[in-house]
Amino acid sequence: MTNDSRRTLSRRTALLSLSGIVGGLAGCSTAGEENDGGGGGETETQTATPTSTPTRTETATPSGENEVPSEVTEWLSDVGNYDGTVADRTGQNEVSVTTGAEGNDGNFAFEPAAVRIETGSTVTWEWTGKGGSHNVVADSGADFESDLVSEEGFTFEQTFESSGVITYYCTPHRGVGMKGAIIVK
Ligand SMILES: [Cu+2]
Repeated sequence: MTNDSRRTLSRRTALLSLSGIVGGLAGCSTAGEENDGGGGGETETQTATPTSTPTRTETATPSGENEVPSEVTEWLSDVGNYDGTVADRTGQNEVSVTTGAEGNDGNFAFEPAAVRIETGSTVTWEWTGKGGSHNVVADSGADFESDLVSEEGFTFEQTFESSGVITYYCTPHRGVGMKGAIIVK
């Protein structure tokens, strides 16, 4: 973690130097965090998000790549365990989503609720065995439906070959917010 932070900071420092905003970096850790939280970070983020720099996914999750499609925001608006962020799983061929995770006043959650993956990646939903019977049913963007089961260790997987947004839900618990989304890049 420390190495990552330092790498991020040195990247920032380098970028700031390029922008000609050198100086006052003695407290760069604090300054960086303030930038991330405030509107001031926007400029820096845009500067730091060239579309042709795949190495960015190796460092801390850049906010510039975390733009959430409105379709996802709306779909997950009543999902208690969705905090507005999309888990970045790009660069991973195998991505797992917990089914029956804690959330929505019980074990009625997919965790993470929203993930970003790359084309060709396989998502495996893994049942915790908690919260009763669950399934995974595509709502839009794809067509799949798992069995409705309650056993711990049950898995269901799908490979996503084309980019787009997939929304899905659990039939028995859709009403309490057991819903998820996958963004395929
Ligand atoms: Cu369920």
